[in-house]
Amino acid sequence: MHLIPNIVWRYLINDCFYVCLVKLLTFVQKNPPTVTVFSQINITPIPVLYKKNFTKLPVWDFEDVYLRNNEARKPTCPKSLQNTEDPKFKEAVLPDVQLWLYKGLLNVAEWNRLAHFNNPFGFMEYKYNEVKRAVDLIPKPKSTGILPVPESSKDDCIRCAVVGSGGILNNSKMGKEIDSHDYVFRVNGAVTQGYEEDVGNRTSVYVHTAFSLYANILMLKKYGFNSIPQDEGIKYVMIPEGLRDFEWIQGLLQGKATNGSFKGVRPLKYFEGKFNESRFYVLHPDFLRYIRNRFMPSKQMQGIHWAMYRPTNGAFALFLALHTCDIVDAYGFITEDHHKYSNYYYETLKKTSVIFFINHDYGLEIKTWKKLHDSGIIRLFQRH
Ligand SMILES: *[C@@H]1O[C@H](CO)[C@@H](O)[C@H](O)[C@H]1NC(C)=O
Ligand SMILES: *[C@@H]1O[C@H](CO)[C@@H](O)[C@H](O)[C@H]1NC(C)=O
Ligand SMILES: *[C@@H]1O[C@H](CO)[C@@H](O)[C@H](O)[C@H]1NC(C)=O
Ligand SMILES: *[C@@H]1O[C@H](CO)[C@@H](O)[C@H](O)[C@H]1NC(C)=O
Ligand SMILES: CC(=O)N[C@H]1CO[C@H](CO)[C@@H](O)[C@@H]1O
Repeated sequence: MHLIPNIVWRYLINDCFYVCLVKLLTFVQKNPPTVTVFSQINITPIPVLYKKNFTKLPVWDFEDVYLRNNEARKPTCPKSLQNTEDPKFKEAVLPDVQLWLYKGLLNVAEWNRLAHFNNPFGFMEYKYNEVKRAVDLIPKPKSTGILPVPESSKDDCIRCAVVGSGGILNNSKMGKEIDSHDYVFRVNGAVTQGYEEDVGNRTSVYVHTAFSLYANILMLKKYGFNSIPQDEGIKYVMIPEGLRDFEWIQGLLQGKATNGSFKGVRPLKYFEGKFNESRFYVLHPDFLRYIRNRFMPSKQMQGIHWAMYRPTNGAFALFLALHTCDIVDAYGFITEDHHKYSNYYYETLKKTSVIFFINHDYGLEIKTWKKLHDSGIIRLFQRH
């Protein structure tokens, strides 16, 4: 929590008024508070806004304003994303954007801002108390950078691999290379057992939603996905894609069965006794909206199905890596020649084609990964 420092208030009260007010506003603008300054004012939640009342994405004048974290990591790695020479990327990126949602970050004033945006970019159509109950259980991360610079690093750089589940990894023999990174991010059905040669076996950060945990364990058993990654010290990062994720969080952090969409399910069971709150993180809706607005705005947002569109879990994981690592290599992400491969790398026997779900824009993802690769921001695994 960052409020206006006392010294600024004292200065304001003692010495001047108008001039200092301008100075104060400039200060706030340059050092955006992680929590809105006006949170003490007694206000009530705004009336609920409904997606179906909008025929395309509504754009508010605070659409492109995001919480910032003044304790964000300041990388000293010369090759860090913050030192990129790509002018467009440099202009779009906010190295101090707030990554995490946790207790203390949701009050009525914040709610009234975020209730203008559809999920997972905000809380449109939800009820304040339903979300607040869950958010207030999420512990504040001990440090803002979730991944420390490795002690063995000679250049202060954090090197990460982000592994998607694309069929391009079948018979790729990339396992050793992936595992040689300081940290390995995986998402969704992150099967490694039996596929180590192609995808490696380490997982440092596992990115998921309530649905992806629930569905992948059910559906991918036949491919050897019996449990989610359990590496020592692993960080579990949740994308709160809908209300059901907040219900899930409540069950998880209270050690109970969930109510609502996954009624009766005990989220803790997926962690097989190894769950540790201090390694559990929930992405902030502002971070997700920032990714959509600045890096992956889809034409779908202008149509009647605007509220369905969101980047894939893999896309959010890749951008999370770009904001927590210095050097990012992406494997198993969709490429132009995806028709040559199966949908997923674990489908080694029968070739399946990529299923294009309406809630994602795969054409845009293909272009985005290629562009990031061509401008040297990530290294994208491709085959020729
Ligand atoms: C991954 O494989 C290596 C080499 O076979 C092994 O030493 C290591 O323990 C494995 N790590 C995990 C997390 O399974
Ligand atoms: C679910 O509802 C029951 C009955 O109202 C309640 O006792 C339980 O605490 C709820 N579980 C969670 C995770 O909120
Ligand atoms: C949870 O993880 C933290 C940080 O890694 C550690 O300090 C703590 O001892 C762990 N708690 C349990 C119960 O394992
Ligand atoms: C996976 O790779 C192997 C070896 O190249 C190949 O025989 C197989 O057909 C591939 N599987 C699919 C589903 O593409
Ligand atoms: C202004 C307007 O059309 N409001 C409608 C939005 O959607 C809700 C829920 O369906 C309706 O009750 C409102 O009348």
